[in-house]
Amino acid sequence: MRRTSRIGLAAAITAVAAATALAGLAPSAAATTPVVRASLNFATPEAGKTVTTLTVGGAYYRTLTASVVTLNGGKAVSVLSGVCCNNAIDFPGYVPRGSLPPLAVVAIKNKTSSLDPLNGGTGSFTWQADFSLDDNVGTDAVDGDNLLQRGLSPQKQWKLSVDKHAAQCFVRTVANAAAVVTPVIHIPNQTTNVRWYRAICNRSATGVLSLRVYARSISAGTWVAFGTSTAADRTVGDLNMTWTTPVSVGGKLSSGTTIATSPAADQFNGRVDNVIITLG
Ligand SMILES: [Ca+2]
Ligand SMILES: [Ca+2]
Repeated sequence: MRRTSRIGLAAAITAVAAATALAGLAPSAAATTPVVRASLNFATPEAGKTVTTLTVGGAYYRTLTASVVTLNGGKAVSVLSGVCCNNAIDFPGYVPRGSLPPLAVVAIKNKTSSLDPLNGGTGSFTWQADFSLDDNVGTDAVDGDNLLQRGLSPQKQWKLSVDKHAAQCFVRTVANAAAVVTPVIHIPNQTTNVRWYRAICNRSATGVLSLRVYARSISAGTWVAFGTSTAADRTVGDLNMTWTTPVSVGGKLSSGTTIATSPAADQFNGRVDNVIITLG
């Protein structure tokens, strides 16, 4: 694992700030200008409440909706964020597959077939989330911890997961073909000073898939560069999907209203904040 530099961290912050500043602009901005296509900051409901619907941010908020899909009595709860400013979402803890685990997954969905801002296109595309992973996520070989994705294997997909504390980015641009995958960055158990991480996946304009991870230092109150990894193969082709394909946060969805449980939902066990999807 290579360590990123301070310059890298500053650049990342600048990029996020620029993208955030653009969030209010019309979606006619040039393709090379980063535009936040969708974001979730989990500001509502108030801490302690069960989350059912969420307010989508970004340039296309008018055409997107977000809600929590549940199964087996699962629920997602609003909690004070360990990162900044407002709340985060707390997903169910680990329960083995054989014991009907309570499940909850956020679905971000298009409202109309006429526009799909969730499409990743052929150029630079970035998907990221802040997360606090439970120490206990089980050891089941097929039941992982999916953080943010669109599309299910072996179909086209882009994904960020932290299965068994291993952060990785995945891209498959052709159904049933091999996925391009970044090398693992290990996410340690929580400590008194570090409980939250920020993982940023980027498919670059030239098809390079990379993962950057930052750790939130509680004592310093800042993000600290933690690690980077880059896939050996390039991703060629577009990341566009059928408009009804939801983006999911915290697990797998087979549709905008149904959790995918075969063979496992890959329920993320822990807390999530600041989901951002950026094109350009
Ligand atoms: Ca938040
Ligand atoms: Ca899990």
